Amino acid sequence: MNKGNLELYFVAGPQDFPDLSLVEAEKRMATIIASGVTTYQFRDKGTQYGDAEQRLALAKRLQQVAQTHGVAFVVDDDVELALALGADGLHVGQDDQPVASLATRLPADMWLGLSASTPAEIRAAKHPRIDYLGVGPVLPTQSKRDAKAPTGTAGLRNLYANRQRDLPIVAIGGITLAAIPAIKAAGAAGVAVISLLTQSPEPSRTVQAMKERWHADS
Ligand code: TZP
Ligand code: MG
Repeated sequence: MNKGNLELYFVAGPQDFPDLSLVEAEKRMATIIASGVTTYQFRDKGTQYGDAEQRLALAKRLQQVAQTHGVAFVVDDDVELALALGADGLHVGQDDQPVASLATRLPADMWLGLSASTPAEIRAAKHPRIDYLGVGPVLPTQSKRDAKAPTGTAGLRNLYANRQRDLPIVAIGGITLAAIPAIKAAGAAGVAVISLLTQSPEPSRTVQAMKERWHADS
């Protein structure tokens, strides 16, 4: 897995555009995917569909946009969807299918990301099939209702120090432009954002600003 692909990781689904129709939400997601991010995660809570076909078709179109722009396409939670689409990756949480059972189902080249937010979860994340960890929320977030308490950047540094096998960490939760340098300094291989991009009036400018912050010291 190319660690660089985690740098600017955009996460979204229709639920992140509560004021928009499904068609408008798709347009916004496609625009953001095409704005210079390195990875896109289709994180769809499935609340806005009439049927599964519609959901599959939406995911396929967004995957196509990602492919056109050289952006890695990751599916959140839904292993069947990731397999059906031949996604670049699958991301799962602590309460989703266990990594050991996923390991027997996923093709060898499909990345597997696991969410972790406590020292115990970080230490337990040793399965050889795991490619990266999504860690957070680092800062308070409005985008996930059942999010745990924020770790802060000091907490992120501590989690990073406890990770197994030098696994790359993507920081998520409440990430702002101003927070990016401290998150990078805490060891993260990238930042994953929802609202910073879904609520940006000009996503390509925001992506540019994120890149500048990320590379400010290099
Ligand atoms: N997991 C932990 S925090 C979070 C997820 C999916 C939401 C991140 O959204 P935002 O808007 O970037 O805080
Ligand atoms: Mg999940």
